[in-house]
Amino acid sequence: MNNQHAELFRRHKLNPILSATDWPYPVNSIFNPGATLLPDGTTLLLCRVEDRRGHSHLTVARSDNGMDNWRIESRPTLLANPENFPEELWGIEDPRITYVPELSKFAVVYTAFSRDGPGVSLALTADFHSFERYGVIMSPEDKDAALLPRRIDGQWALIHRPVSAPRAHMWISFSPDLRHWGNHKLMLEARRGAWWDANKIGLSPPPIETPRGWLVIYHGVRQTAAGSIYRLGLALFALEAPERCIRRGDEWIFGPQEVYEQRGDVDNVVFPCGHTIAADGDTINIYYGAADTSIAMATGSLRAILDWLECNGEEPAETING
Ligand code: BMA
Repeated sequence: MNNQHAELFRRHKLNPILSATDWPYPVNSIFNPGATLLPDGTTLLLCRVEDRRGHSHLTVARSDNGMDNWRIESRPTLLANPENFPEELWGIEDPRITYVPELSKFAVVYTAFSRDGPGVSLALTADFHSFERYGVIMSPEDKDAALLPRRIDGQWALIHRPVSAPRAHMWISFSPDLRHWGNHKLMLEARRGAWWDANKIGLSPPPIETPRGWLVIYHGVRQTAAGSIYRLGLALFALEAPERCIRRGDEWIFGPQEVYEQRGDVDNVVFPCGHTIAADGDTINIYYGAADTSIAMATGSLRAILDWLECNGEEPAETING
């Protein structure tokens, strides 16, 4: 008998791979990075950097193998710009990067921390040096957003997480031009009661297009007497109707387990905002914030993840949530 649960993601032995002590300028913490592969194979992380006022900005780190020898930019790459974008008053956080072939640009969707809470902002870039800011595309309170890499039925699609307290679910919205958003649809609901993903869920890294559907890694937030626990689960959505969930796993597949995930500025958090997929089309690296303090990496196989969902997932029914 084997009483071990399936290990879909294997932590890197050098974890945490980046932390404040690596930074070329004084900071409090480094976490929740967006990630992408550049055409030459370099891994680029757009790291959330919290300064020693508590405000966040974004800074690029590059590595040839996505694991070590990170080259970190000597100054912030993207700073809040509250003079022109007042919604960025208290910083910018948690970027998700999507390469958009139709535009030959990367879409960076990030959280703008406004006086009225977090909202979703968009910037486009070709080179991670100059950014074309679109400002807020989803007003507060909303976060955990990413753009799909292609249009669906002629419309751009954005996954995001508005809050309707006390619960928060994943929604998807559509736009003809990346500026005007509508046709809002509920995509995945937080469960209730004792579930690991009760009451509050959100997209983690951007969705991954696979032949079987859009693979979504999402986080669930369990409230306990000792605080929140952030863990990851899996769901699959129809390729041409991404609001329709085909399968959802019941169990979390990754959670705080190592000391660097369990202890930090915010205990018990694993929070990936990015992934890269290797040239084999199967190996996936997720890059995650550990306890809101450092950046760690874990590796899995898309085929194994999809097979797990096939065996362990179900099409969600109202009764499951009940
Ligand atoms: C979420 C986000 C993340 C953060 C997490 C744990 O709501 O704000 O940026 O990592 O909480 O603090």
